[in-house]
Amino acid sequence: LSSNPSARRHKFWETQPVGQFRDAGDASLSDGAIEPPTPLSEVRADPYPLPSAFEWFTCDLDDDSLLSDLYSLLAHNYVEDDENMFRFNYSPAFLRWALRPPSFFRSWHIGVRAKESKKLVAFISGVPARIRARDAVVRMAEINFLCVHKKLRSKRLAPVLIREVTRRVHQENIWQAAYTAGVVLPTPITTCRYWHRSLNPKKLIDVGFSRLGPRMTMSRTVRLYKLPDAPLTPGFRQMELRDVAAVTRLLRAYLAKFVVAPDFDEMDVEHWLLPQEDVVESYLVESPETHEVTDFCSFYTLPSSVLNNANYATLKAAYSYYNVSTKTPLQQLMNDALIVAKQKNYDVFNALDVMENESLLKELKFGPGDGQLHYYLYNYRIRNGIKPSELGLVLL
Ligand code: NHW
Repeated sequence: LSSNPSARRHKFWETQPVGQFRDAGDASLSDGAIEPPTPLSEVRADPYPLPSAFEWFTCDLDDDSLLSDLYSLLAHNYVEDDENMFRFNYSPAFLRWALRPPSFFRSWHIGVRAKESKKLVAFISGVPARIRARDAVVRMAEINFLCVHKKLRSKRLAPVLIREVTRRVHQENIWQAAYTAGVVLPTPITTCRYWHRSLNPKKLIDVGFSRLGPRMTMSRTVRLYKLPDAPLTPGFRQMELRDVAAVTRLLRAYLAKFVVAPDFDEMDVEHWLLPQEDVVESYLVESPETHEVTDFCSFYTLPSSVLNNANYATLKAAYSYYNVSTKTPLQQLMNDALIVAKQKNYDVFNALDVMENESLLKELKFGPGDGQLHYYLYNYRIRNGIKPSELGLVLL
């Protein structure tokens, strides 16, 4: 029973307005909201009850010491790989960026702390977004950073956090959400795979992230992954504030091709894509003749702690974010992104098989990872789901 995820019972998720496994193939169900909004006056006014030793606590991320508490909770208790060799290590600057986009709600930065010690023991967050699903642009919450301290696992705290964030999202008259997870829940709209491109193969092998290929030596491996010293495309440069309008135009035209994608305006682009050291990097191609911006690529910085290794404490990883090509072939653009990531000392460049990525991953020497990433929508049905290549959304 348990080896087939769709046969497992989900005591919590079975009560929620999400696609249920038993709905698969039911032709009477249509795309769109699963249940209608309730009148705001009927949204529960009080927070859900917590076990008596704990209290709700809204994390004000302006406050450096609260930001640092959140950082440590996640650095010690957030997502690990299946073999517990690595754990995501989102930086404080990254968390501030991820949690404070245009029109964010402070009340959606939800902590749980011990009443007595005031120690932060659990967290969940949402940020507002407009996401297009087929022809409909829907106001949604993007839910992320769900975390329960290792000592408090398996006590059904996660469903309380999820119910509470749902209540606070409803209070803003928003009824849909998007989220990703490595675990299978009812029911993914699509399932993606991470691909990894070694930039510093020696370190990746030393820390156990990758293995020497069959019949490969270390020096052949280093040669295999060697990259030019500087980007190759004429006019390739970092994005600046003055480029926001041009990048927004490029990105909107490109994302229109996908079935599910964010609906970015200039404010979103300024927030999500303007470079910030060690948080997000964006580059574009400005034609040397016409000065027109024709292509764009970006990645974000998410290091992982290396657990139990004598020589290294962290892996510096770049994650492919949004890329648009109109003149420069996508593969050449991504190759330039690899080159700048190497210049900036990243150890590995990761990308999902979303959008048009699949076509260039093998050519650029990415290898498939073992983890899967499932994408979900809350209270929104997309019958039969979509393919990763139909997805134009990257969540952090
Ligand atoms: S995915 C990263 C999630 N975080 C981690 O993996 C960190 C390490 N793990 C933990 O901290 C990105 C705990 O294991 C967590 C579960 C807290 C994950 N999503 O408390 P119990 C996100 O942040 C269900 C959703 O005993 P626990 C996205 C599980 O299936 N549900 O477990 C977050 C079961 O329900 P079921 C998850 O191990 C999206 C129940 O939780 C889940 O102590 C959230 C067990 O609870 C996951 N990743 O704590 C949904 N992992 O029905 C947002 C487990 O199967 C929905 N569960 O019995 C939208 C809300 C807004 C709507 C607005 C309209």
